[in-house]
Amino acid sequence: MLKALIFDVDGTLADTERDGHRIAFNAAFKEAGLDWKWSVKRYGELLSVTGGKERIRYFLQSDYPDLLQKDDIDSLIAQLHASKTRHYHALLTEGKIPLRPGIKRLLTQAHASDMLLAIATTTTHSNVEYLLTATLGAQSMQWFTVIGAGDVVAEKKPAPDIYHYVLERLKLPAKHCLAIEDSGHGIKAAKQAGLTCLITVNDYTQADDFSTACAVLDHLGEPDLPYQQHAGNTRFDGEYVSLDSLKRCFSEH
Ligand code: XBP
Ligand code: MG
Repeated sequence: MLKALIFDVDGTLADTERDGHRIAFNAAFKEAGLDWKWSVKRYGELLSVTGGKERIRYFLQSDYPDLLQKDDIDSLIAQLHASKTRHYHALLTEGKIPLRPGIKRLLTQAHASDMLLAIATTTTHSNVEYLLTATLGAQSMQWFTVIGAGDVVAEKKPAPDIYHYVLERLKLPAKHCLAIEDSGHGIKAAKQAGLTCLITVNDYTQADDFSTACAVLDHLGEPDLPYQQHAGNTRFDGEYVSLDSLKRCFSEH
């Protein structure tokens, strides 16, 4: 029986990477007087590492390995990431990053029912707060029984730590929960935590390995915007994924 939906954030709730995080990283580099500029293509490559601080370090390892020898490199990375987060918050507050199709509808439906909601994400808690506040209003943070974000766990996705963190606080076994994700890292983390995983893809993740997903869709659909199913044995009735269709397909699988 399905008792909780656990949502990933970046790429799942909203397309935050190409026109959000990436722009914010470049703004932070410029503000620091650095001539680093992550193109759409290069950022897609850097997404192989989750976590913004870890991503900067990965970039330095490949492009500026000498900088990693500096005594204060950790604080430089932390400062760049804090600046990037400020720029990202500004983009969200300006309403530049909308929710993906079906997200507002499904979250609202779940909130009005006895279905528990949770978040399991690699990004920071403040980024979750700014995204939800900008798109659903500040009270929407209370819709989630658990928000597992960023550095609350030692190992980020594809490690399962953040999903274990959320399941422990939901006080639910994995078998009663569904993870909704967008990336190869995300489904690996969810499956290692024993969760069924529904995937909605985006430009950056459509070539990832989703062979263990119950279904792979382009998005959750709206009454006037039918979803397309790319893969997976689970079939949702209708043009969009509703709470009822999720419950039905979950009980069947
Ligand atoms: C995606 C990530 C995050 C973002 C950047 O998280 O890997 O690191 O790319 O956000 P999700 P930060 O698990 O939601 O898909 O700079 O705050 O890490
Ligand atoms: Mg994601």
